[in-house]
This record gives sequence, structure tokens and C-alpha cells, in this order.
Amino acid sequence: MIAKMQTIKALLSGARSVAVLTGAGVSAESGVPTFRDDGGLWKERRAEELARSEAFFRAPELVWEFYNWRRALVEKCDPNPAHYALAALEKQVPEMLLITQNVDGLHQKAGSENVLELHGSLWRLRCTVCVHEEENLEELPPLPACPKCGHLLRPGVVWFGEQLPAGILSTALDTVGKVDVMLVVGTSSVVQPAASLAHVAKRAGAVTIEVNLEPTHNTGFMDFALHGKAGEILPELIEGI
Ligand code: BJW
Ligand code: ZN
Repeated sequence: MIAKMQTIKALLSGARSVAVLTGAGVSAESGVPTFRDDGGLWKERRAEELARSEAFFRAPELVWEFYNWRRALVEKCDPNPAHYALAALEKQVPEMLLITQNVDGLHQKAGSENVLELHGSLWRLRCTVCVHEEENLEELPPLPACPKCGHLLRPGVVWFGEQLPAGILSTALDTVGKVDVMLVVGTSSVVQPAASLAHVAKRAGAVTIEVNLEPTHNTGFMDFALHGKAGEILPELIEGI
């Protein structure tokens, strides 16, 4: 483990460009529930079942209750050492893009500047009818209405079956196709297209490194895999780079 850590540190130190893909595991130590671990439940439902447009249009009050609960929960959460380590890494390597599947905004709160939100944000709202979009950090009513047309607003996140925001996926693909090192942290790597980004990077010649509590669908093809808490491994990994 120590020799592997030294090798990865050397790779990061020598890298001109790094891409990092993060998932819910990065925020777990901040108290934000993950999607597919045992703690990823809300009122005995899997978060995954509610994070889809069919659920929203069938029962918008239920889905908004879930998102309002998450907004209130995340508002009270602080970044953890994993978020801070990635913010520090951005300052240490010449080029770094942090691609996150998370919608909690904790990377930005920790000081990361170059962040691409693949699945949107809990703090963005979109109209279900017109083009209105807004950033909103306030407490919301059970069914928030569009200030332009009065129709229902929805969370500005990407649900299953929906396209990722325009330009976001192409930026992610372009970047991972050019980097020296790709670090994948705290994701089960089951959700596409995010899970494919590491494959694209590896095919283009990047060294791929996974940090996760346990092996994932992608562990087998990674060049390096470190198993443990992101909040413990990442600070150690970037120390002295
Ligand atoms: C720790 C830790 C610690 C814990 N330290 N580690 C190709 C094949 C098959 C299906 C598809 C395909 N292409 C597209 C699809 C369909 C679908 C999909 O991927 N389905 C799969 C489930 C099979 N994808 C889509 O629909 C995507 N859209 C799309 O592809 O559009 C094009 C298209 C449209 C129409 C037709 C065809 C194509 C959109 C996906 C959107 C995902 N949205 C969500 C909700 C976002 C909003 C919200 O937050 O509410 O995004 S679902 C949910 O999963 C959320 C997450 O970002 C995402 C990923 O989860 P993540 O981050 O990996 O979390 P977990 O819980 O799964 O894992 C946590 C990990 O951390 C675990 O491994 C732990 O061990 C670890 N961990 N503590 C380190 N302390
Ligand atoms: Zn509207």
C-alpha cells in the first residue's frame, strides 16, 4: 500500500493534466447519504427510485419533498478532507478538471474552481414548461412555481433517461481524452455515461486510479485501486506533491 501510494504520488506530481471524477462517496463523510449504499434510503425508498422524471410527473409533491429534504440536509453539511484535498490538488497541478456527479455543491464550497457538474445541482431550479432557470438557495414551498409562467418548477438535476446538460458531456469527454492521469473517487461506476469516462481516458493513454470504499464495476481495468475512505486516502495522496 505504501509503495503504491508513493507511485501514485509520483504520477500526480509529474502530471501536466489531471481529470478527477467524483461520486456520492466523496460527500459521505460530510453526512450526505449515497445512492446505493445502505444509508441511501429516504422514507424506505431508494433515492434512485425518486431520481427519475416518471416519479416527478406522477407525484411531484413527493419528489419535491425528497429534494427539499436533501436541500435542507446538504445546507447543513460542510466539505470534508476529501473535498479539501481535491481543491488543493487543483492548485498543485498545471491543469485539472473536477468532473462531479454530485449535486451538493460541496466541491465549490471547499474551494475547487474548475468544476463540471454532470448531473446538475440541488441549488438550480428549472421550469417544466418555459425556458426559465434560476439559482435558488432559499427554503422552497412544497410545489415551487415558475416566476415567469406560473407552471411547476423542477430540480435542476439530471434524472435517468435524460440527457446531460448541453456541452457538459462533450467537455468531459474532450478533457478525459487528453489527460495524463484520471482519478475516480467515491462512485459505484454503474451510472452512464459518467462510468465510461475512465474507459475513455484509459483508451487515450491516461493512467487511471480509483479510490473507493470497496471494489466497483471499474476496478478491474484501473491501473491502480486504493480501498478505504476518500477523506483519509486523498489527503495522504496529495501530501507533499
Ligand atoms: C465511499 C465512501 C467513502 C461510500 N470514501 N468511497 C448504457 C448502458 C446501460 C444504461 C444506460 C447506458 N447509458 C445510459 C443508460 C441509462 C442510465 C444509466 O446509467 N442506468 C444505469 C443505472 C444502468 N443513464 C442515464 O439515464 C443518463 N442519461 C443518459 O445517458 O442520457 C442519454 C440517453 C437518454 C435517453 C435514452 C438513452 C440515452 C442520466 C443519468 C442521471 C443520473 N442521475 C442521478 C440523480 C441525480 C440527481 C440527484 O442527485 O437526485 O445521479 S442517479 C444517481 O446516481 C445520481 C448520482 O450522481 C449517480 C451516480 O451515483 P454514485 O455517485 O456512483 O453513488 P453510489 O451511491 O452509487 O456509489 C457511492 C460509492 O461510494 C460506493 O461505491 C461506495 O462504496 C463509495 N463510498 N462512502 C470512498 N467515505
Ligand atoms: Zn416557466
